Amino acid sequence: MKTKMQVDVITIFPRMFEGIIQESILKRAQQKNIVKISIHNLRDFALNKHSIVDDYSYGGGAGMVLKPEPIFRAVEKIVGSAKAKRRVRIILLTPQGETFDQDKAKELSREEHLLFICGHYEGVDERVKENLITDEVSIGDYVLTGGELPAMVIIDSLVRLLPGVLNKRESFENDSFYQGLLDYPHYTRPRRFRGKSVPALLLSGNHSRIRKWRRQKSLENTLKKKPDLLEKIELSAEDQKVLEELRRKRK
Ligand code: 6GU
Repeated sequence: MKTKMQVDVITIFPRMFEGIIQESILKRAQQKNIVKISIHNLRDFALNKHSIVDDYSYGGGAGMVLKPEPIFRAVEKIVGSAKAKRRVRIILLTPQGETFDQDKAKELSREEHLLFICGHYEGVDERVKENLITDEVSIGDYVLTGGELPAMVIIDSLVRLLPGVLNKRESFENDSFYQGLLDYPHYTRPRRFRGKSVPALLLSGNHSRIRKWRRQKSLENTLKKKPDLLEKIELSAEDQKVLEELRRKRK
């Protein structure tokens, strides 16, 4: 079977990726040839014998900048001809990027070829951004030591969306966020644990009432914890009624 998605990563810390891509669902997705993940050491593309990939910032000031030549050479080796380049999303991980979210995960999961460049220090030479990069992405408003953890976070979140990666039991249709709402509460055995019982309705076998209860709880959770999500999705008349009731009770 042909591999559906190619993911390349350019990093100065290739070993950071070893555990993550060789375990769990990322491992299984690669074994099934749904995705191929290749990690490239930026230092292998340095032109000097000391494998130096950073340098001082022109104009002065503290902080080092990733040099353009090794990054251009790495990208050209991975992507090949300029014609192919048009079909590759080249994503720079930087705290200055757009904030990654589930919509971006869905968007990127539809691509055939992604190339992640892990930023470091003060960043990369601007000519890399102007000539190679198609997307600049951050995973939130806090500062990490480099783009490696963000690359892993993003790869994990999109590989699990690829068709055939998750089995039915793990399916993402019910994920928090997937349908724009937070998840409903889950319970498993035992029925009674330290005096606390599972809601009786869930044991009733009445599937339409269970579906309704879960939808209500999703709405309730979302209203309580992330009300901004409610502005972004289409709600049915029934949903609206549930929300009105919840808002009324809270007053
Ligand atoms: Cl992509 N990089 C760094 N260095 N810090 C971050 C980030 C990225 N996203 C959030 N914080």
